[in-house]
Amino acid sequence: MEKTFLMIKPDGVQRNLIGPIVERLENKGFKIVGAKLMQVSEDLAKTHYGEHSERPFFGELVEFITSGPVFAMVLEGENVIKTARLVVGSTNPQEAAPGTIRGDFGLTVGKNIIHGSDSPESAEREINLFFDESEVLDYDLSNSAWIY
Ligand code: RTP
Ligand code: MG
Repeated sequence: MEKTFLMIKPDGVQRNLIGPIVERLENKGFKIVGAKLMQVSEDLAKTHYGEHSERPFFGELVEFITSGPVFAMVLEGENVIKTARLVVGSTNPQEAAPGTIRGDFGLTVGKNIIHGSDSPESAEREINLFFDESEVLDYDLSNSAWIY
């Protein structure tokens, strides 16, 4: 089954939005196979957002993502990479549709609540960056037979 990496950013954690966000992800039907509250180091932030290293907002992005704890997750489900990005919503919360996480909880592009991997390659890279193999669990949900 496909896996993706999601991370509630420091603004989401500070605003006590872990619960409401995780509730949406579970309600959608995704299965949580890894989750932890963690402090992102400067090195990890720079590696994770390496594709943006030449962009003018890179410094702010690294500063923000290391400014407080994040809630990192690995989710599993059918077509989960693409579907989770739809649930997350557009990068700029001012353009994100109501009903999406960014559309409902965010207001500025620099503090947009949550990250989601954007491709199978990113998902694999980011899961391995943030999680040890032993932290990603293989288990059955009692309802997985009829959801998936
Ligand atoms: P993310 O990687 O965090 O899930 O966000 P994304 O794919 O929707 O957007 P991406 O293009 O990868 O941008 C990464 C993060 O950089 C910040 N950003 N700021 N000031 C700006 O114009 C600007 N553009 C992007 C956002 O916080 C975005 O999530
Ligand atoms: Mg991105």
